[in-house]
Amino acid sequence: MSDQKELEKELAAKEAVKSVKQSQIVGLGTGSTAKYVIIELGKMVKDGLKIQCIPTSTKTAELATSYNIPLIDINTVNHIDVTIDGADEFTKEKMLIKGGGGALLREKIVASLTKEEIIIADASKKVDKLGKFTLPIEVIPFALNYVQHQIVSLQGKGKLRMNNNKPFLTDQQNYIIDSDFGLIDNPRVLAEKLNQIEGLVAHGLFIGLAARVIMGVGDSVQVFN
Ligand code: ABF
Repeated sequence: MSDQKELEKELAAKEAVKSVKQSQIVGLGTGSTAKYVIIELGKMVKDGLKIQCIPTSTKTAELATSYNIPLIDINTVNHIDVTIDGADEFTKEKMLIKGGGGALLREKIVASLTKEEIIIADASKKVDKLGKFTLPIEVIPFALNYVQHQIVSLQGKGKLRMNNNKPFLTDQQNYIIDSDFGLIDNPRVLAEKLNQIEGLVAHGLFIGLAARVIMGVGDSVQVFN
């Protein structure tokens, strides 16, 4: 990973954490960009910030715990005040592809509960059209073959994500099919079609969920509201 990219991730994270206020419920994202948020929040908690956090993956939960960030169970809250999370691609309209890290189901649930979903990214994530990054689709193992056929019927090419020669398993013990639909002309339409497929528990198209995207670029940040 280039130093420039890491700088841009860190700049975006530092800008995003300015939105976190005392006593808030905060969603913690997953991935190498969200890692910088956890490091910053760890410092702020050490300096007296009182927040309760909800991690979007076991990996994030472990990292947050290592920084003494207080975690709570998502089923004890009715809303989340602010979430800061990464993305694999984003457009200026704040449409996203997420899930490269395999946390898309919990990320989408947290985002759906969140009042202000802030996405942070380095400049390489900005695209005119979604789809160069293959779309992660989470499926229950029982539905793998069925969903693969549904993806083909939508003109996609799906590939089961593997890890050490075995199917990658999400925190929910589900599979991920990385699906190539080419550049996606209408992500909202594709998302609605995918939402109808039984056994498909989440896809990486996040449409209408991001309140803001903060992109690190050069030695500054650009905000897409
Ligand atoms: C996570 O951030 C995932 O949805 C997405 O795949 C990832 C991007 O990872 P990184 O910040 O490491 O590029 O939220």
